[in-house]
Amino acid sequence: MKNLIKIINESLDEYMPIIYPEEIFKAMKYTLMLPGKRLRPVMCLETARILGCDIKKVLPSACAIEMLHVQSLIHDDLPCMDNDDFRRGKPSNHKVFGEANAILAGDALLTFAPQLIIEKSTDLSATQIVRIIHEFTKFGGAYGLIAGQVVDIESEGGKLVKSPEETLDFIHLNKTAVLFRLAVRIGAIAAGADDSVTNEFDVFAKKFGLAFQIYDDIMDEISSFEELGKTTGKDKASGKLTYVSLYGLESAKKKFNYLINDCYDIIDKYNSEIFNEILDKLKTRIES
Ligand code: GRG
Repeated sequence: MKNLIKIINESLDEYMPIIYPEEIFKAMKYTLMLPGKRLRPVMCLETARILGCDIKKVLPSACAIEMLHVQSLIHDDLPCMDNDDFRRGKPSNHKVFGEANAILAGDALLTFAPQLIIEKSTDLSATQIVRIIHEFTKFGGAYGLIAGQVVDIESEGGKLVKSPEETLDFIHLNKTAVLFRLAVRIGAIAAGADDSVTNEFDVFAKKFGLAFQIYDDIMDEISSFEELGKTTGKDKASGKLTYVSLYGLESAKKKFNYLINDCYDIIDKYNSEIFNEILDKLKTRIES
């Protein structure tokens, strides 16, 4: 895993130039190069690898997914959204570059990412690139990430169209699981996997995404700024709808365990050290 993270960090650094007008490229690169866990690009590369594809082929797409993720973090931290002053252990993008440049940096990352896929995926076929761009734009837009964020904001204002349980799952299938789905699906497309294999990884990523969000909610409650690199305890203080507030800490842990055990079962036949390492890390932290 460390080796993959090193490759991803070096590639992100190489792909993102600092050119005129420097302020926007600096703002884009600032949050991008802070030490995130790189889970989404790692999962993209590892899916491609276990399905028989050279990871070099999918590296531009894996980095593009991290750019999309970072864009969502920059915008999520803005005062008009979650209003967070810290991200990845450092001041949020708008705290360093101002609100206007943080909005523009997010927008620029969102458009830079597909540009990167098209320009750098020289070892993929045109059909594969079109399929990847299709999934990227669909999952990153109003059919995915934005839908999750909108319902999240609505629910904070007390507007629930569905039950709290359905609303919470809708929010996190779209806000969180969607980028893990995108990561494994792009890995599978690059490897030329058939639909049944792609769907198997998709089911894995949906379950992983929900488990990851429950983990995130539990950590917000029991962890510290030093461990997470972002403000903690905000969800509880603001009365936000979370897996912990809806089910309670113990039931949230049980739900996490069901989902993570399903993930182990789905991925078992691939003998992937990396997927097992990711699952083990989350499970161990929840059990400690
Ligand atoms: C796509 C235009 C457009 C807008 C996005 C702001 C927004 C709409 C969506 C918010 C999505 C969001 C911030 C979801 C939270 C998901 C989550 C648990 C993030 C934390 O992921 P980690 O822990 O973070 O992997 P690191 O920093 O390690 O990468």
